Amino acid sequence: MENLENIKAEMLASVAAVENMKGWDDIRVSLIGKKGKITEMMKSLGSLSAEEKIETGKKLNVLKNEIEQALEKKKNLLAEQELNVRLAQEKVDVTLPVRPETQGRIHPVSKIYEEIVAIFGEMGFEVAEGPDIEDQFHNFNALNMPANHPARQMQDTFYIPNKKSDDFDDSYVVRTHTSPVQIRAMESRPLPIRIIAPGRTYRSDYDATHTPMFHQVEGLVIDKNITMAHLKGCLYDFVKAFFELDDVPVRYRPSYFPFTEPSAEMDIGCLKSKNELKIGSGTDWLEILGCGMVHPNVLRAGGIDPDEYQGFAFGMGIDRLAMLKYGIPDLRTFFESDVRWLKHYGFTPLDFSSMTGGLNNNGGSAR
Ligand code: 2NL
Repeated sequence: MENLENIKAEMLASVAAVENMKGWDDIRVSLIGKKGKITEMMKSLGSLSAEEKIETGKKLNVLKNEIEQALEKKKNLLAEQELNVRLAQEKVDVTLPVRPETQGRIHPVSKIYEEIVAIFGEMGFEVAEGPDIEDQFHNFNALNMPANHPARQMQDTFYIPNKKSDDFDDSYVVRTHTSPVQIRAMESRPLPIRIIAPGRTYRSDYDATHTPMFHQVEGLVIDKNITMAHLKGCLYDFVKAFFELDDVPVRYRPSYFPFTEPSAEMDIGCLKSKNELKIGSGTDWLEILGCGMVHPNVLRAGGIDPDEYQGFAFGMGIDRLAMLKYGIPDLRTFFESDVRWLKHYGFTPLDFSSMTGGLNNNGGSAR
């Protein structure tokens, strides 16, 4: 057998010379494959004397290990080099302008969502977020909705079992509104509070105006001496900005929510005709949101003293507002991901929402 040191040096040199994964595999097969050099040398041990067999066998094992290690190292090096080449080749220049043939569209819900965040952001509201899966305290109890409250019933709420407890009160829910986000804000934020909580909400319901997942924005303002007048002024400014009108007739009808007292629904003036809905004037009214003064029980549940602080809150359906603003008749189509629908109702990416650009500015898009 040739000098093993020379053989090893030659083998290591051939591994080092490999330039790509294909070459690497060829070398691997030729060295340690079934018919490879080292394998052949091991097979030839049979013709040696017992003593030589032991000694040379050991050396060959050591050699094989070293070659395997060298191959492994080389493979990692090649993989890294190939990745670097790909990264360099597939680099995208994010500063390039969007090409006119761009196919993607912004979903109307995203569009309205951004508009609402922009309007309230300008008024000084911060966006708050929370988990989609909630405990019943944050979704119900803290909102003055005790265990026997009708809205907690099985047909409306998706319950999620709690593996650690057989008590139904310990089961979780997918949030039925974004109010729990505001309870969490009351628990954790310093006062005063001025937040909106936009996000996904879930209820077991399905028809032309209800989908099991839908979107809501709620707002909450808590400070000393907050009154219903603050609520009215804030929401009046909101609807004017949202519908891009200098003036909108509004009215508040008494209503009931467990978490507010008093509670109201806000309508805006409009004209409903056979095929059209004109917002901003006319003899008809359109309900657009619910609101009220935060119930003292809710303030207490959030750790706030109702004798010292008051607040107003409101809630509206983003999907419903999108249906109104863009005249989309069936809510179910929002979540069918039909590309033709998205092309028709969607917005192009550069057509973003801001208070300075004009909220309904279509930027010459397809719409
Ligand atoms: C509607 C009505 C509303 C609220 C939501 C709220 C939240 C807290 C305390 C008090 Cl933490 N209130 N939210 C208040 C009034 C109405 O939503 O029709 N939403 C679609």
